[in-house]
Amino acid sequence: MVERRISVATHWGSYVAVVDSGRLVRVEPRGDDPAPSPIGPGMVTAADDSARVLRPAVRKGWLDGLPRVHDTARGADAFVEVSWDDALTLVSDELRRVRSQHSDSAVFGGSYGWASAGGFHNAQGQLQRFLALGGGYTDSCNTYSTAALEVVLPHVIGGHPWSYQSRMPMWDEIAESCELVVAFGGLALKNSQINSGGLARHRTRDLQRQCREAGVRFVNVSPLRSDTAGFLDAEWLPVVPHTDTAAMLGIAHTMLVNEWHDEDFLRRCCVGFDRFASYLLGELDGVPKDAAWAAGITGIGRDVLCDLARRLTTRRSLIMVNYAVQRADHGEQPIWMSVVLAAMTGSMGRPGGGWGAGYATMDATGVARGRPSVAAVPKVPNPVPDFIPVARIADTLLHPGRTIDYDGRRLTLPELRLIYWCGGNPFHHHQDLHRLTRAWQAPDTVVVHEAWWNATAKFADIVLPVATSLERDDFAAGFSDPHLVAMPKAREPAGESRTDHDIFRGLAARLGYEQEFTESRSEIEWVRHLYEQTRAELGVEASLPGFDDFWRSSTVELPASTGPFPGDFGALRSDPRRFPLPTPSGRIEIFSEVIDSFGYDDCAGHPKWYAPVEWLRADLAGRFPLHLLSNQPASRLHSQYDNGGHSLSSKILGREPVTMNPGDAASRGIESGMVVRLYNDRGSCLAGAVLSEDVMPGVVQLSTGAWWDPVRPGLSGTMDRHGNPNVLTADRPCSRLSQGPSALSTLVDVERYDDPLPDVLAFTPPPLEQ
Ligand SMILES: Nc1nc2c(c(=O)[nH]1)N[C@H]1C(S)=C(S)[C@@H](COP(=O)(O)OP(=O)(O)OC[C@H]3O[C@@H](n4cnc5c(=O)[nH]c(N)nc54)[C@H](O)[C@@H]3O)O[C@H]1N2
Ligand SMILES: Nc1nc2c(c(=O)[nH]1)N[C@H]1C(S)=C(S)[C@@H](COP(=O)(O)OP(=O)(O)OC[C@H]3O[C@@H](n4cnc5c(=O)[nH]c(N)nc54)[C@H](O)[C@@H]3O)O[C@H]1N2
Ligand SMILES: [Mo]
Repeated sequence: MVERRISVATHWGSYVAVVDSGRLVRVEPRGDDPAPSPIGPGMVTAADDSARVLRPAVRKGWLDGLPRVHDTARGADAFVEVSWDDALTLVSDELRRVRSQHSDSAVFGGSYGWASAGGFHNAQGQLQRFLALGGGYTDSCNTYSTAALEVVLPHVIGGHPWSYQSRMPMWDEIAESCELVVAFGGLALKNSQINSGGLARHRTRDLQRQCREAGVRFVNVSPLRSDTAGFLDAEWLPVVPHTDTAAMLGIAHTMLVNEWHDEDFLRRCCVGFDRFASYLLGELDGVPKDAAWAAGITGIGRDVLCDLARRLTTRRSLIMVNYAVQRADHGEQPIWMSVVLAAMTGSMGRPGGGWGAGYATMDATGVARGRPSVAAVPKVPNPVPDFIPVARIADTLLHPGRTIDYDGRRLTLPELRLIYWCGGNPFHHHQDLHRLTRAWQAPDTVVVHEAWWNATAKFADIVLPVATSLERDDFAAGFSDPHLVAMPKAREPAGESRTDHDIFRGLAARLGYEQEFTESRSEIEWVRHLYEQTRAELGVEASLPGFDDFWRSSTVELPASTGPFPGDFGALRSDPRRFPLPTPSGRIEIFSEVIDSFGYDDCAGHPKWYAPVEWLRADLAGRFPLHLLSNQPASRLHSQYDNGGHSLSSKILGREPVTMNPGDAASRGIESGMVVRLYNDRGSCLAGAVLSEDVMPGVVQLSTGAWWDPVRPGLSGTMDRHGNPNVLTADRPCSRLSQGPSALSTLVDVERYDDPLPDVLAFTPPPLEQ
């Protein structure tokens, strides 16, 4: 037996795969990664587990034919395994039928999801290229991550929705010049295991430590103490979830009435402060948003808020806001308000200070301003103009033809007849899974490419087994990461799996456009082509080695991105006429005439406090007195490798851990290590109790990503045995502005589960017939 060692790249870092006779033996951290993620080594047991999809499979009821009445069968049915030839014929015939009998827009190709690292085998890129060449598809816009931010920020600071990432201070500048960081939502290192697209080395932990060693003080405004690393010695201000906007308003009010605010910056570089100030002072509604008012909402003491106002204005300070705060009712507000608060401090546009978002949500934000662009699978223009905001998928399936607001426009929800999902897991990521289950019965056909029998595969009609990132040739270039990492195929695809590209090639051949799709290149020729294209575009300064040397050496470094980064706040401060922001006024829009002109009752022309529909001070808290935080899991990326060793080792009696305050547990007779049931009017799930003083009273934390395991699949309302929080969350838009997901605005109660424990069947394939 000869072990081979192969370079691999994942969203959670780069590793060395050790393979023996085609079997994955180990996944080892790389020596040059200072903080490798333990998710990687856990991939080994998942590679060939019993949940792998090994052959194409078609849902029995769907195969049994027309007319396609699904009732509740989708999600509960057995599957019939078929040959690739039959599977590709079924899919291509069905695509042809839906396009001709309905329309191209009846094909949904939004297919949101993180898929895997790698530039060529980008699942969504491959799918959308294939569908666009075939006539087009209905797309989705924005992300589950940051929809509210993506829509509101371009109105407030201008530019591309994600341009803030290169306009905010980097960690090394914070270490050098900043004195006080106030982080709304904290700086959870667990989230810095990840970078979208790949990651050569994990740097955030050491960069944070460098800040602490340089004397920067950190304040963690969050319901969880664990949202900042112990070594940061952060002050913890437990905040009632979704009240950050009120806390910021209370701080801003204190600054204003004490005249501590940066009047000069607000006058020269911002618009609309006067109108906002009048709201702050309560001139119209008679309610001054002072620190006492904010204390009553947030649970943070009045004096603490006043003291923060003083410290923020007397030191070089940085207001940070994470993404979870905007995955909520009125999620636009804390983002907008954080910019306004920063503009008042005196630190905006000064080195290491001001404002930034998403620090430590990936090992990219705050690490580097960007990198030169790297070639990826080429996009083809989509002939279909229809799109939906990404989180409105269930609404679209349930209410085709209905019109909704979105960022000043009116959108008509299209009628979708065929859903094609490739590289995402909607039965992990969407809110209110029981509602999604009902909606999911509407389309004629659901096609899914998956490597494992997760809930999305079980809820499909045609499942095509896909090769994992270890089973194909590619190279990775993570978001902002200045490295290219070679990913030669470590082993052959499991069973009969094929790459997404190869599946689409087969379909394109049947539909008559194989050559346009492949451009006559094989997969390795594509990989070589994209690398050589990148090398040529970077030119001589980069002096990247030729493809063969790169493939052998595994990692090459790209030159640093030098900008320009338009919309810089330092330049704005120095001369707002010469360096305007890309907003209508050229300045920071504390008041946005554009948003105001939309006339929305749930998003006014300046940031405001709107009480969430579900929060601890809502009437509903009388029945469901605990706020559920469904944050990102420490043990995996979303639902990926929930069947891997690292995630499995975190389970309690096979269930996902739920962490709660010992006081809340005691009053319910709950002890550590017990299985408990979380419930509200939308659904219920089991989970394993962990007790910790790091969770503020009234809050429970259950991470996303446990594969959904309904007791009666297909039947809406049935209990989940495993611990997927999305059976509890509400499918409610943040507001008419962004239509973003508001997953974190959820009230529940928790009780002991004393019944006999049902087996977890999340990782068990459906019945398969030959
Ligand atoms: N309640 C709640 N819900 C949330 C969130 C929350 O905070 N709370 N967070 C939201 C956020 S921020 C996000 S980004 C989403 C994440 O939602 P998703 O991105 O949908 O989650 P993943 O688990 O990454 O799903 C990726 C799927 O693609 C498959 N896959 C991997 N590689 C490939 C490939 O090469 N080809 C194909 N065909 N398939 C592949 C994996 O097996 C997996 O099933 O979840 C959202 N949902
Ligand atoms: N390990 C791991 N890392 C990940 C991911 C993963 O799946 N696994 N997913 C990645 C993705 S796609 C994204 S978008 C980012 C998401 O990045 P974030 O959205 O920042 O991450 P979360 O873990 O959802 O939330 C971080 C913390 O915010 C706090 N929080 C929640 N609600 C509130 C609130 O109302 N107010 C305040 N002040 N705090 C609140 C919670 O305590 C929570 O632990 O993470 C990325 N990183
Ligand atoms: Mo995300």
